[in-house]
Amino acid sequence: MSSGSQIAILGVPIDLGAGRRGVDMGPSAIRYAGLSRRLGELGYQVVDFGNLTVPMVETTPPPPPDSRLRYLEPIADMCGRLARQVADIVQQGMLPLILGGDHSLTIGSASGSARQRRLGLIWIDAHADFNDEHTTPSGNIHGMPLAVLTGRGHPTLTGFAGRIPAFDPAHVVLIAVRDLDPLEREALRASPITVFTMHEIDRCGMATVMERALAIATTGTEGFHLSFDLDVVDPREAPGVGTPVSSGISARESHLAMELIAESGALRSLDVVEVNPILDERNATAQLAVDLVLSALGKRIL
Ligand code: B3U
Ligand code: MN
Ligand code: MN
Repeated sequence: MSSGSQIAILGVPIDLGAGRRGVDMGPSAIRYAGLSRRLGELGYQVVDFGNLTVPMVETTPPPPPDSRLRYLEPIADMCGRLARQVADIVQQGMLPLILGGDHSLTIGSASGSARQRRLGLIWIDAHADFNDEHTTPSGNIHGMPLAVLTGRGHPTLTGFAGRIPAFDPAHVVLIAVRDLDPLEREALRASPITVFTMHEIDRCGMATVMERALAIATTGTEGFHLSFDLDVVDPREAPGVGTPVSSGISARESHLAMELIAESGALRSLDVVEVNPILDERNATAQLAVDLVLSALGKRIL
């Protein structure tokens, strides 16, 4: 993407996939932090398509207490509509920028973006989101999207790209993970997905990790989708997230990752998810989300 190109913003105010309320307000908070204006200043043409219509907890029948796929039907419906709209945006030659919302939405956004093309996937998150209905400790679908997109999960969720898996695990990279459930960890170890945990980042540095990650996501693909879960950033710098996990990457490391993504020239679509304004401090996390999007789309200090 270069300046002058068109960016399509789409909000997805969903929190049915999460265990805690609040990330449904993420799209508003990110817009309020000046997203459109700042993208415009960077030289992009911005079209804001508003929010996808999504159901809310208050008007949706509650799942049974022992459900292992909480709110499966409404989430599947939301992902189907989102995938179609994102595929449409891609057809029109615009770059989709999706604002969340809980991470279940990426089942729709990433598979919609990959519908007509072979993409890699870069997933930056404190969690692996690699559970399925058998391994989940919570039943929350926001803990499952990476598994679904690489072909493991409930059939109602896996088929949105028109092919299963939507992403070949050989082109999928998970970055900065530090909180895994026991069975999820086993599944991840058995999977061909490349994982750079916090250990690799501490040891080799973000620049090296991103160089390797970008090679995996771009070799033999037409570019990649980026899914950025704000909970990857240390809660001292990003307190307003759905599921804070201590000892995360710094805002600076996040910017470096985004700047290297921009330099690659291979970013085809992105989502920023799990911003929770209820827990935020003066919209700092939403502000950081905007700053990071700008870095991913080519903003330079000098
Ligand atoms: N792995 C846990 C917790 C979790 C995953 N993603 C988020 N939280 N945001 C689960 O419920 O699957
Ligand atoms: Mn996530
Ligand atoms: Mn997470």
